[in-house]
Amino acid sequence: MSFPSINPTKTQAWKQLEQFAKSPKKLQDLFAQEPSRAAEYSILWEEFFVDFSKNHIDADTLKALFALAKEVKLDDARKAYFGGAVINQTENRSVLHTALRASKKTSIRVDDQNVVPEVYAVRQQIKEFCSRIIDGSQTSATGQAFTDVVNIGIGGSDLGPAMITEALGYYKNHLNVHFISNVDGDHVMEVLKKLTPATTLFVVVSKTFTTQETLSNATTAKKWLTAALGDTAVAKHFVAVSTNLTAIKSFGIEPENVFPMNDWVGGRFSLWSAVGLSIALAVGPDHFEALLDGARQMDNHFAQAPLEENIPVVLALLTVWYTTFLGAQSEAIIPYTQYLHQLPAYLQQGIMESNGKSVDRNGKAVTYQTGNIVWGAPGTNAQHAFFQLMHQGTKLIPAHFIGFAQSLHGNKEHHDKLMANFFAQTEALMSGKTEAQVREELSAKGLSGDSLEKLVPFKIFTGNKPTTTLLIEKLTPKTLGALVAMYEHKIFVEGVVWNIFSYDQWGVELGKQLASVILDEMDASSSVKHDSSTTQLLARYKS
Ligand code: G6Q
Repeated sequence: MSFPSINPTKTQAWKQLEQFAKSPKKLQDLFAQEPSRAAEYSILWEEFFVDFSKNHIDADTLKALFALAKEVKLDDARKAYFGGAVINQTENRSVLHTALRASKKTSIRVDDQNVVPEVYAVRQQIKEFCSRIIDGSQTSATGQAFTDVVNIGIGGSDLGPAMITEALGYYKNHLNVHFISNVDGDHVMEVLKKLTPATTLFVVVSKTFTTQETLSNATTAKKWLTAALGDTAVAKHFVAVSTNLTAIKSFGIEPENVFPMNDWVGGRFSLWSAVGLSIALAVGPDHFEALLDGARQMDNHFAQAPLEENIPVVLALLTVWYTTFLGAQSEAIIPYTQYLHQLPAYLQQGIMESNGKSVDRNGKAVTYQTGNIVWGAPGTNAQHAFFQLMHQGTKLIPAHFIGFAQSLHGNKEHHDKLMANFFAQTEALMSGKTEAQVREELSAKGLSGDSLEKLVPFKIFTGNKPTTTLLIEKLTPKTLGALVAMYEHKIFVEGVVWNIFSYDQWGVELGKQLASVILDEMDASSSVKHDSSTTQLLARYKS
């Protein structure tokens, strides 16, 4: 199973796309010329309806994008990804978050061993543990049922569990789940001040168990607990998720309270593993399993659907088109549900840590644009915040609009209003408002002459702003699992086309190294040589 490494700029399709990018067509014209455009540029899959017709593409562009995917051997790459090949070559690892939700019958081999039975053993361990905590049969040091769970982790050991727990708030049980991530001592203290030691369970999540933030927060939480309940309480109140059993032991967590994870799962793709323990505690193991089922369905879709009907492939190729050929710097993610409030932040890590790379898989600097900036916030709130720039600013911002046909609490009146906005915004971004329409509107309001003329330019909307609409039946654990997996595979496809390594994150190392040097200087009289700005700032902090 080879993982291809093809310079995309040398493909035929790349050259074609460069040509097409020179004469972009207006969306309004494309819609006028192609009566069946909406139906042709849509994919219906399970509970997902993806309408990508409001994008700057025509049949030729799309054909060239699919040809590009073929020329960079996406098919071989996909097989290597699912089959457990070492595609994270700079860390010498397989990338197997898909194995965490594979069906029991599958065999996926790492170092000549099928990893699936181990995955199911951990899932069973999660199921049994969560059931005991939820039904109160596993109690605290004082014999009480737990009421609160605190997930201590950062980055991939925090963002996924936090995002999903909030997203599945509707399906939650009585346990209150909290998240501590930042090394900012005020964060840990703000969370702890609301809690009672006797009924609080800590889940320390750290793949390496060496992360400064997580170990500092876990140590502070341990002190808070033992001050109230004594040292022996740790065994009942702390569990850990990690690959580093030695470090967990020296922290004082009992081996039976450890949920293992594997080095073939990257932090930002790990919510499907025991890293998702807080999710399973919050919504119960059955909902957690449904989340995994949804992701598996999307895996199967991505692995099997032809490129033209393959949602992650189409979305990734659109991103490549905008980022690399049309010069877009960013992509907005606008979920029309408050439950997905944290989705943009979660995807920021997934996308920007994975594809924020400037060296190709041959170790050479790339000569084209790669990973884009991802940002966003839920609609309709976002409409009252940054949509002005999307409608009338100077930037090209392709946006994903994610909405649900059904709301969870009923409340049809609200949902109709929400969804009216959802549909209206993509229509407005695409169609805009012409000068003639503005004039007509202003005259109808009684304006004329100079006062009308002065206002006209400010009231025009050029339109032609690209959006992709994901209309999903309902926000359930299953559809959420599929949605997150969809973005995971989109990241993969982009990395393959850009010929970069998506699964390392060396870019986060330098700051960590320098922070450790500076931390050593905090209490010392002597200081290391820094640039004059850093020296000045440190002197001010220490004074
Ligand atoms: C994600 C990254 C990173 C990681 C954190 C936490 O892909 O690897 O965000 O998840 O640095 O690491 P630990 O889980 O090892 O504490």
